[in-house]
Amino acid sequence: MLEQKINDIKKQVAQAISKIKNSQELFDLEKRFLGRKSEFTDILKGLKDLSQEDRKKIGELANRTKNEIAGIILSKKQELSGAVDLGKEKIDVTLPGYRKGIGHLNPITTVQNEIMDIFTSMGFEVADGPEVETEFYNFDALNIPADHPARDMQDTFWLKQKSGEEGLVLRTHTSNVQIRYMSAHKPPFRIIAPGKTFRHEATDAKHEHTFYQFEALVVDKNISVANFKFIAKTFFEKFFGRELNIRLRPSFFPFTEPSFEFDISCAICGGKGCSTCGHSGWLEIGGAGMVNQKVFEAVGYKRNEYQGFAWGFGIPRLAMLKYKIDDNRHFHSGDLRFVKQF
Ligand code: FA5
Repeated sequence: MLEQKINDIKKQVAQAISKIKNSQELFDLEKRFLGRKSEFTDILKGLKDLSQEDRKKIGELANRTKNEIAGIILSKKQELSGAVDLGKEKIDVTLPGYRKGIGHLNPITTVQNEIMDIFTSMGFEVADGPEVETEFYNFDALNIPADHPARDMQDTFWLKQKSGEEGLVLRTHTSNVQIRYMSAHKPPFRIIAPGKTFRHEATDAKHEHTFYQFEALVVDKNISVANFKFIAKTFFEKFFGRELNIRLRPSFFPFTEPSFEFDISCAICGGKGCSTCGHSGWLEIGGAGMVNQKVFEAVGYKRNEYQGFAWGFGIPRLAMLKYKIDDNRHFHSGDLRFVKQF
């Protein structure tokens, strides 16, 4: 009796399917024969009330038939959607192909890769750190406590936290990697840490809310400002492909002591004076200094056991100088007329 019913349903589907003309009709058919309220579903639900022997026999038939019906419906679906019948398809291999647009790197990435190449060739390791950072790694361990005015130097995006939870920020600089790396390693080492940084700032030709920095950190027993000057000179000469001079000016960062801003002689005019360097002959590059012993203490090193230098500056600035780009907002503008030039 049940077997008969199941076979009848299959026959009805086979007849009905030949009359289907569109996907709505097919949808209705599927609902009618396999839907939740269909006769077929009732049969499947009733299997549990049958004797063990019948349940096995009818169950097998019902499942097989259900799969067959689903198969019939699927091929109709493909037929209606114009799916290609491989048996009938012809390919004309003489037709010209479609040219695929090939993307390429943003100049920021190109410059970042170049920086990594130069530094790894000098024996530096590339280190990494999180972009969402705790207040401790971004500020406290770098000798910038909560009530210190130096926190105002870097306008910060704070992430919402429940009261009592440690503050989270979008890192304002790559200096957090100094702390993360030093907490896990013992000197001597030399690293660079390129990466994305964020500041809650109004944007202009030189400032973005999201930009890239790269940090360099060298720590050993006997590191001095002379080592910094040598590494900086070697790097910039390789990067710009010409001889350059380095100039230091006194500055302040809580995590370095002494601290300085450093300039390079203009990579465009060689120091004679041009529009890029504002006719001064010098280009301002970034901040640097000798690692403050308080920072060493924060990562568990003994005071005065080590010395080191650190610097950090903006990768967009280097890309702008190298490719003569006048506004850092171009980099993330998504304007293909800009990116395609590189
Ligand atoms: C710092 O961020 C320090 N962490 C650098 C440092 C590291 C000093 C290690 C000493 C030792 P500062 O806030 O000056 O410093 O930023 C460094 C560079 O990042 C700037 O010279 C500039 O090139 C770039 N920069 C800063 N803010 C922006 C911004 N909003 N958009 C684009 N570039 C920026």
